[in-house]
Amino acid sequence: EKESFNELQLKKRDEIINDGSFLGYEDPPRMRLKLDEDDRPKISLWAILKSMIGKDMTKMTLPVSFNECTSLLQRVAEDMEYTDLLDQAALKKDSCLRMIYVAAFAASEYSSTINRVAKPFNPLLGETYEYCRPDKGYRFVVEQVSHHPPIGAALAESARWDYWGESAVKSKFNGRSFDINPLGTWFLNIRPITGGQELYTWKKVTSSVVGIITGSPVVDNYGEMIIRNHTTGDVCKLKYKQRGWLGSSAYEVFGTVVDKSGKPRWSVGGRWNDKIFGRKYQTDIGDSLIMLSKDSNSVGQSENPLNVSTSPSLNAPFLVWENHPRPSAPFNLTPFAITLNAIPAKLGGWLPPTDTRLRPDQRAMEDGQYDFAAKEKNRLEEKQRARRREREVEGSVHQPRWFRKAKHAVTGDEYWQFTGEYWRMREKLGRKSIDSKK
Ligand code: CLR
Repeated sequence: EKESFNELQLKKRDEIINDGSFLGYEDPPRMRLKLDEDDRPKISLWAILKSMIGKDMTKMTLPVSFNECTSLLQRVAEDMEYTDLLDQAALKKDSCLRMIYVAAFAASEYSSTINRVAKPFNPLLGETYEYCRPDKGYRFVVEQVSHHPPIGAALAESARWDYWGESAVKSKFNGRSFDINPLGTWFLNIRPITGGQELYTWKKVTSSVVGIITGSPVVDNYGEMIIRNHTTGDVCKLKYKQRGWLGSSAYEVFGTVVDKSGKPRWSVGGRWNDKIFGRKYQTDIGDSLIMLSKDSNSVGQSENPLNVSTSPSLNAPFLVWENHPRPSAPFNLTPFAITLNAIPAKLGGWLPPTDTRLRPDQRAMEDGQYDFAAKEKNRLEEKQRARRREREVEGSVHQPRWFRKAKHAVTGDEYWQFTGEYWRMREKLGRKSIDSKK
């Protein structure tokens, strides 16, 4: 079943391969960093932040030991960890059931925030980051298209789906918590096995660092996410509960999939740091799905959720998503995040000079050379400021290289449209650079 593609899906798969997108990604992703453990000096967050009440992240100068060795562009790429859910969605024949997998994907993006109370590097204007997984069949590219405010435009493509949007956040330290409000709309185009295409959109919920004053900071994610299937009219309202007193209701997420006629069809819920379940909607259960999933051993995995009604365990919950294990790692990176900044020997020649992997400050951070990281970060940011002053003198405006602003024909939202050039240019210049070294 996993290998079956319809015509539309095959067309997309061929396009990705014919662009040479996977060139350089022949070796398996890396499994570990050079360091076994990061030994950043432990400084109290509160001691540093108490003088910054009311400020947003772009106006804070924090010591580099508050950074992690990733950039915000790579944090966007971290959304790709559970794209298997999108492949599974495309294999389902019922659009409301597809929605469950889409909702689980949207929630899975938060699993990586556990124990990651650190500031990612701010991308430089024009910086890009690409990430391909031939084993999973997708390619991903993101470009920093604006510096003030910081905006990244991203697009991921695979045979069965495309996922794109802008990563732009408003952040503020209000004295108690550090709140991050995402602004942009995210778009998902699924090519279901049954044919045609389906457009979904949603906005991300609020991320917040809490527990700063008490010295045990954690990341919480909360708010309501409305996922719309614009093609069929199905909607899923997904509620992320705010972490309560002493951590009660932490990580809980629950939603209902409602079809075009307004009829609730499926429940979906669980915890975004652990597991998410689906279940046929029953009028009387509501939030109890979360209760069920808390005691996760009591719920089995149903191979064929569409057939639950014919089995004795009528309407039993089925597992939709499970978080990957999190062995201890420098900066508390997930195993997936560890793969992101690697430059395998074969990839080197194909990377454009703007790729995040080539930033010396982030590399130094990854290798535990914090003083050098700070020095290099400063140097790059000074260079960026000088370039900005030059543009002011010239009266010129920075133009994004691989994306342009457009208005979406269906939703009317503004979005960053991919020009399609990146992968073809990468192949052309990559071949040149590799030939010149022969
Ligand atoms: C959450 C998952 C989303 C994309 C996204 C955007 C902004 C990220 C956020 C994620 C996680 C938390 C985050 C935030 C920017 C800053 C904030 C990394 C990845 C950190 C925790 C703030 C640290 C503040 C300090 C003062 C140390 O799909």
